[in-house]
Amino acid sequence: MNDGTLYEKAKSFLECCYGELGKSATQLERRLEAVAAEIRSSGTYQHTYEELEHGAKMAWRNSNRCIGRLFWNSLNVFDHRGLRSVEEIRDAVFAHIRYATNEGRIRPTISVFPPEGPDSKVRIWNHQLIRYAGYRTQTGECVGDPHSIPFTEQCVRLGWRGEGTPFDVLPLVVQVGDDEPHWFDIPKELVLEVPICHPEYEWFEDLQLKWYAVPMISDMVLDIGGVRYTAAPFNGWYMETEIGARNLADVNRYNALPEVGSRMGLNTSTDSSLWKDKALVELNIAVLHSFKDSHVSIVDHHTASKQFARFEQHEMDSGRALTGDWTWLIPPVSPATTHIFHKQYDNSTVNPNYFYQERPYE
Ligand code: HEM
Ligand code: NRG
Repeated sequence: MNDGTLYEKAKSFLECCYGELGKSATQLERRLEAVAAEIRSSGTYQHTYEELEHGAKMAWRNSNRCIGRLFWNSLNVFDHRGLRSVEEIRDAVFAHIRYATNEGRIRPTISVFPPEGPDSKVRIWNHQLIRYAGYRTQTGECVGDPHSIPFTEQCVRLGWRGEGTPFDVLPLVVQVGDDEPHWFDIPKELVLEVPICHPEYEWFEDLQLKWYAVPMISDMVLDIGGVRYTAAPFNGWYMETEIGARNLADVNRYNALPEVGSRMGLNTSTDSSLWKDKALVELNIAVLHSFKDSHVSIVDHHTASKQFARFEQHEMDSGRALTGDWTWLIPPVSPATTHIFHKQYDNSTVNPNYFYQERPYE
């Protein structure tokens, strides 16, 4: 075996996968022989659709930082391994956005593009398929999402121009091989957004805050049994704290707490009034209320924690060891009100999984 490590990875994936799919020992044996031969002759191996689908689900199940894993088995998996051109990939990504958004009834979905090979690589440069641009102004301030500044600069370098509002949707940037990446504006009709208002504070809408409906991570690599899918955007729905306690609240993001606090009439001149805490809770209430009002799927952190407890029980019942990253699983609002805070989790990495990968720029 000239690539023992790849075969070893394939073997442990296939043993686990075929066991879970209820395949016979003979089916596993035959498949392992075929994979060994394929690796000997070509240096790699191709997953069947079944292996790809179940592997992507296992990778979600193994994502230690994800609180949403109860639903791992209902992931929708689109096989786009046959696509070669940036235009075909663009169209498949647009189809993903449309399918996943589903007019607000969000469907957990992954689109899998060709895996990394010795002389080929597909990359989506975006961190998420839909994300707001960030611009550094003359005076050193920032318009839009500061997190997006480096990527926005790349888009501008490639010839894209944003309008300069705080919520410009960035273009889709796709690269195949060593060619220059291509950018494409995302059609407006594909981008579902939620204006943020509050169930009691009528002035809240004056803040003109909004967020997009669907988080679609597009910069991670899906590794299934040693095969690396470097372009495999996936999505579920938001937990409200991601938007209300981080994206809109962090000082180095949209930094909305001072405005919310002062509109609430709080004493923002001293930390000890706990004005940030009060403003944070109302901002999270507003996010939940607005998504519900717009009929867009969202989960609050208490419900998500209870769903995660069911996931823990289900994994136990299935005889699988649970892994998790406590530092990411606890919600950033009232963490100690959830059971997660009061437990320990084993943060070992299990394959298949989603991993960070090198940025294609910088
Ligand atoms: C992380 C919730 C679906 C894979 C997270 C985080 C939350 C979350 C709250 C932490 C994010 C942060 O603090 O920035 C959910 C919910 C889902 C869902 C409510 C609804 C169905 C999915 C799906 C996948 C996935 C479908 C993959 C197929 C991940 C991964 C991370 C993560 C890989 C870690 C991201 C990183 O390290 O930056 N999820 N998730 N999740 N989730 Fe989920
Ligand atoms: N915190 C990020 C998104 C990270 C992933 N969260 C999910 N994933 N809910 C943000 O944009 O706020 N998902 O696949 O649903």
